[in-house]
Amino acid sequence: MNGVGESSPGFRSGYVALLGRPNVGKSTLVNALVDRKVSITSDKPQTTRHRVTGVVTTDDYQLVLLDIPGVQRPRDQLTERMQARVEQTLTEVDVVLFILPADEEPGPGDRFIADRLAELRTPVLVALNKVDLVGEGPLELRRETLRRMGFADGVFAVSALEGTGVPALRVELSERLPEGPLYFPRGTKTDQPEELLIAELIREQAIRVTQDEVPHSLAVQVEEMAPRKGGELVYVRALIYVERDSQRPILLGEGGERIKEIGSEARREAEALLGSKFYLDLGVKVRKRWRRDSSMLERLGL
Ligand SMILES: Nc1nc2c(ncn2[C@@H]2O[C@H](COP(=O)(O)OP(=O)(O)OP(=O)(O)O)[C@@H](O)[C@H]2O)c(=O)[nH]1
Ligand SMILES: [Mg+2]
Repeated sequence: MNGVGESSPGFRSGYVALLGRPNVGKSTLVNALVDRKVSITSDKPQTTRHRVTGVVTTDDYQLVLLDIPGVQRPRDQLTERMQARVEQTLTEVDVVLFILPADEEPGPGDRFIADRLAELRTPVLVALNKVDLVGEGPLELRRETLRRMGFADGVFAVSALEGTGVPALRVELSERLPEGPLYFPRGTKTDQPEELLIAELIREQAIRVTQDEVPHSLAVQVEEMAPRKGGELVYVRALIYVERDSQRPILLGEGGERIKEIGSEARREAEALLGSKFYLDLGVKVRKRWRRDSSMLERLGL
């Protein structure tokens, strides 16, 4: 069985949403489960804005993982749309993977999510992530708190960063899937178009080199992507949007040093992931209050 839509007896397939507060490691975990970078990550909250699909296919199952924004209180049109996407995703999946950080006691944000999950009929597995940061004692405390929150079974201690517990979680998730068809061709790891992946890799690097409010003010759009030099090279022109005039020089850096670094790191990653040679032509543009501008959000696919 190789064709999309085909099914065979015993083959399981389905969709899993990764749900949790911002910064708990959802995207890192999707990448670990897929064993390829499909979604960008950062140490600043609210990194994921789109819904990113990661696909794992074996002879026995196809696991479609949906990486989504972290659950948070909406503050502007951007975050409103992000939360609407989270809500919509929850109603569409076969399993929810609820992720909490092992190095913190569950807080109000986690309880809010737990209450929302209690209203759904969808099966839930729990991942206590970042176990590399804690010892056995705190881990047992977290398990105890989770038991009191109603999650006694299906709690997995993992480290998305180091890979601990990831294979066991992958198997466990696959066992919760219903019998079903192949949704994506074998070999597919994500449905994200190359253009969007490149924009995200640029945004990841821009987030990495900036701080405070700047990461939240960033958006990246690929304006042009075309083969050059008889197909040897792919030329990409992309714009990094910021919200304030004062943020532009921060992105550029002294003598353009910072934008150069963003470009070369993003290019290196894009080449490793996509197997083509790229030329990245980056610009920085100010677009005031774009997070509240619906036409701009539409253009960014948000
Ligand atoms: N030590 C440790 N750090 C981790 C682990 N998993 C993720 N992280 C770090 O946690 C931070 C957040 O990771 P992300 O995967 O971007 O988190 P997220 O939940 O997708 O965040 P949002 O997209 O903002 O909701 C990054 O700095 C990761 O490197 C882990 O298992 N151990
Ligand atoms: Mg994320």
